[in-house]
Amino acid sequence: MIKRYVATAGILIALVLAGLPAMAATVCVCPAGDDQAAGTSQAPWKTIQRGVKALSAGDTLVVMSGEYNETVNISELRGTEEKPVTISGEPGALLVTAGRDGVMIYKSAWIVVEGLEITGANGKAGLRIADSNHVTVSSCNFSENKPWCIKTGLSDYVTVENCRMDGTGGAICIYFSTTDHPVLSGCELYGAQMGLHVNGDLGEGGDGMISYARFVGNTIHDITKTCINLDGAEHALVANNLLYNNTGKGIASFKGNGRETGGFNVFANNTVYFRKGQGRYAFKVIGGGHDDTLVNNIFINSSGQEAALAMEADSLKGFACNNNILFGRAGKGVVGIGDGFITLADWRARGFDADSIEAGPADIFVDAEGGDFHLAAGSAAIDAGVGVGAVTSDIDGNKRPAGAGFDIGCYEYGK
Ligand SMILES: [Ca+2]
Ligand SMILES: [Ca+2]
Repeated sequence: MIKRYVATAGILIALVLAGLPAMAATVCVCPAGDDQAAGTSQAPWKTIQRGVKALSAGDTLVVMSGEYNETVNISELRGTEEKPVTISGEPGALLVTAGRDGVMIYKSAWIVVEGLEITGANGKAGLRIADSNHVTVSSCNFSENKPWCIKTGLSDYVTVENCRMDGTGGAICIYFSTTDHPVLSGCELYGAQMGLHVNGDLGEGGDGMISYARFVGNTIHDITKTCINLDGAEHALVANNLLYNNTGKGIASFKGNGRETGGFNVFANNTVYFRKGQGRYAFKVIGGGHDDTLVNNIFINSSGQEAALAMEADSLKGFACNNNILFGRAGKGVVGIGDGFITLADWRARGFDADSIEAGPADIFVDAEGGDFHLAAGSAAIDAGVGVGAVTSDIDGNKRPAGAGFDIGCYEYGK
């Protein structure tokens, strides 16, 4: 009788276990830990790599505060949409890597990396994502990674949000190569030659185009070449970005290594400010761009070198451009076409910017020289824009529209 009871219970337990998903595990690493330990919060492993080795779908690796000197390889690790694999740094979790990629994510899916500080990837990337999909990088800080803070390749659906990328001394803060559906939002990029570089890189595999990018609410400053560089981008949304104190160019769409200059890109509510003596054009499309929309942007160029917009005649097919604030060097015109400069009136005669405004920084911002690009009371940008379906809030997260209508630039005035 007892024997039969035990057997029945055993079958019941087996049935119950078979019906349950495997328990998601949480494991821990700490610089003072031991890779022979249990990997718990009380007995953590020592290296991030040891923690990664233990992970499968739904698991979380907690990277406890402290300095880790290693290179982390995440290879063929696949979570799912419901059960991603998460690597989560506690405040003060610092990965120092010397001469190699800091974190390499390869042939993996549904991975989240959050809360890490990554530094010292000399000659490589702080974080590299290759042949992977659905990778999210959230609230990470990067510094002293050359040439890139983050580099992707053949990896669709990469989302980078709320990260700080100090690219000082490096080439590019973030380089999306051969990656469709990339997202960059709420990030601060600064110090490198380029802020955000998007490249279809036809020779690297894929179709040579970056499709359906979403670059929203980023702050880009102290960049020496180009802030947002789109080489073969189509169907992108570039909105609510603030670009200031840069010495090169603002936003450019063109064909270099990509298959072609893309089309159907929407540039809305960006604020690009070059003070006198700094920088070149705020926005440029060359080499056959088409069907782009440019609306609600503030493009201030007081450099004296080029106009606010620099367009080529071959890139005006389907170009919709209105409700912007444009400012170029007095007497030089606000729009450059090829090698020439034309006035806003002449530009309007070509069918563009009918409702746009020519106004300088003193008529728009709280304190441009002091770095405050919020709209001043009575600003020419207030309620002078139009609704853009995909842009429902401003760079601060405040709802659009506020007041009587949509504002121009990355900030909405009032609440
Ligand atoms: Ca593509
Ligand atoms: Ca408004």
